[in-house]
Amino acid sequence: MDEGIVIKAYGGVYDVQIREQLCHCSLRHHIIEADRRERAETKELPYVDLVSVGDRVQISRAQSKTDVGYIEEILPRQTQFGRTRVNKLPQVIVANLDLLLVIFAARNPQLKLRMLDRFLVTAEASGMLPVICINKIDLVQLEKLKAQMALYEGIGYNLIYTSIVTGAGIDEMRTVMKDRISAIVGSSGVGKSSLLNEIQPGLQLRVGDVDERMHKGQHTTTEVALLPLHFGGFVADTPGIRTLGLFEIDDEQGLDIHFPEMRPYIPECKFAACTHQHEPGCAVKSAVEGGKISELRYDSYLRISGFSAGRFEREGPKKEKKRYERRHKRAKR
Ligand SMILES: Nc1nc2c(ncn2[C@@H]2O[C@H](COP(=O)(O)OP(=O)(O)O)[C@@H](O)[C@H]2O)c(=O)[nH]1
Ligand SMILES: [Mg+2]
Ligand SMILES: [Zn+2]
Repeated sequence: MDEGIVIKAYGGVYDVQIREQLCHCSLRHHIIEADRRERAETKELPYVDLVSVGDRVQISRAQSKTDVGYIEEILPRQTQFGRTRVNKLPQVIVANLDLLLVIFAARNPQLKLRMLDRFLVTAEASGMLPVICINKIDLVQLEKLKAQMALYEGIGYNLIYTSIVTGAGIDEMRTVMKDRISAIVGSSGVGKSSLLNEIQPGLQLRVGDVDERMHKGQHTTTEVALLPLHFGGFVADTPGIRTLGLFEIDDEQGLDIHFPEMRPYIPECKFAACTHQHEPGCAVKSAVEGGKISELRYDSYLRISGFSAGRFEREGPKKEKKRYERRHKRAKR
């Protein structure tokens, strides 16, 4: 048996990358049967597809051909990125994403720190390691930029400063992407395509707003592929990844834990279910007032939680409100 990664899925056939080799695999019937039995016992809803792009699998090869085989086992997932379908069946779009490359331009277009905070929360909430990449550093004074970003460095986030004009940071990008499955987010024009072509010439990723608009109505979010990197690892080619947004934030855990700098203060709040808004004895608010937590970040926290007049994703405020009410009920007891 060989272990590989599913890089593409279409109509019951899965392309499995095993080192340098690609093997076209179908699913062994016993996997389908085992899943059906398990769901019947646990009453859990089945996934739309048992195997997703990004899944690590054990395969056996056909006797006659080495590029044809069978998926014998699906290994446990580290992360899953997906959505709930209209018919309520959950669908995993990409499994095992480990790195979220959050790309901004130092200027042109302007750096948007609020948007950065959203992406960071998304990464934290879905168990992906975020790496902040600030591109086009040839257009600004690096020292000033670094001073502006010191806040994020201080929290412990990994920052890479890049330019396709000077070649700065490209090797660093390769180093963080090596042997990982990366996803890329960032607005149109920040230089995603340019950067990827520097990292690996010829890598034609469909990322960004333009591509998403072009593909609308074609179910492109399900049309996922992993592109192998020659230095090891994969990049997820997922046009709809930006629109997936914050869907995976764990309701019970709350938003606060996805702000790493808040974590040490959360247990110090007077109320266990503190939302850090207006409650007395809130250690997070004290830390903001004492300058230990940045006001900008705290403001992002408020906006994302939907309490202030933030522009939250569609279902956001309602869901957050429910959590808020539930937490308060708990606090009163
Ligand atoms: N000055 C400068 N321009 C860049 C850099 N990276 C990309 N660009 C330019 O920014 C524009 C948008 O780049 P593109 O890769 O298409 O951005 P995408 O929409 O994020 O894929 C293009 O005109 C690029 O030539 C950079 O590091 N420095
Ligand atoms: Mg592009
Ligand atoms: Zn609090």
